[in-house]
Amino acid sequence: MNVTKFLDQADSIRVGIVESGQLMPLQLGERYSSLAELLATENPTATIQSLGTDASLPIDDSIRWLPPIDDQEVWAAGVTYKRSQTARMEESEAAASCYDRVYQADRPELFFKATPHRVSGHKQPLRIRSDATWNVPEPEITLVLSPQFRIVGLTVGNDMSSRDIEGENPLYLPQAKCYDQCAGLGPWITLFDTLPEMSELRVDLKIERDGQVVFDQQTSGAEMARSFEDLVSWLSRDNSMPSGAFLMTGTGIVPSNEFTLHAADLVHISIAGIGTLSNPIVQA
Ligand code: DO4
Ligand code: MG
Repeated sequence: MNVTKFLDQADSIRVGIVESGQLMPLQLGERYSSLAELLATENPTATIQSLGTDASLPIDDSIRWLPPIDDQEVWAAGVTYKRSQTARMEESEAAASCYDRVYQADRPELFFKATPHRVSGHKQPLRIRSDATWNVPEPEITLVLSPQFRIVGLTVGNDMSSRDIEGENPLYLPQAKCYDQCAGLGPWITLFDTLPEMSELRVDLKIERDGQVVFDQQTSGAEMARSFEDLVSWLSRDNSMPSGAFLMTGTGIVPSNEFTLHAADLVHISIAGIGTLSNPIVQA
């Protein structure tokens, strides 16, 4: 089941189910007031199935998608794929050994990525920092976690990154990663009772510029050096998340060093079995 948020014709924020090309607005009733509350229930799919729906809307360009987040925190894992380790070591001569060591260590790199107001949904803009010169999207399989750290679903994530800022000094990582419009999530959350095999989670990143595809590469979850469960167990240590969380699980695709995003590029990230998140890039 796919579940998301959108703005209806009266500009009200609604939760909806996406099925067979239709968006069905949910009637949350008295009991629930947000998508995060539905995700926090014992069985989110059954909870959602127990709710009524309003008239379906055909999925077309008129849908105003919102990121499927309420008050959850957004965290991210880093250097979980060989490609990311190599790229970081190239961008940061001074700190290359940090990335090498974290790739092999038991403890993963986990960092705070975004608060909800910094997150864009499907078709909403993502930003290049005005003080950065080398920027990339990072396509990431993203875990949707209940307040008990149960993986209830997956979504598509974009961990926008300023490589020149992080490369200058790894202590600048929070500035390279966390700023307005720095994270993409959506277009919806796919709820799973049993997660798919890692090899089924094929990830594709396409970047369009002036109507041409200027970058197109694929990877899959099978290339990841860590398991989802391992990342979640580290994230949950001495760290409560009363509303649940999103955890981006790291990028396996980093464009070659001469590539940087431009304003007006269109970034499309697809994950097989989940969907495609598309965002225009802006720069203040
Ligand atoms: O170490 C810096 C960040 C790495 C990252 O975001 C990734 O590997 O996806
Ligand atoms: Mg990343």
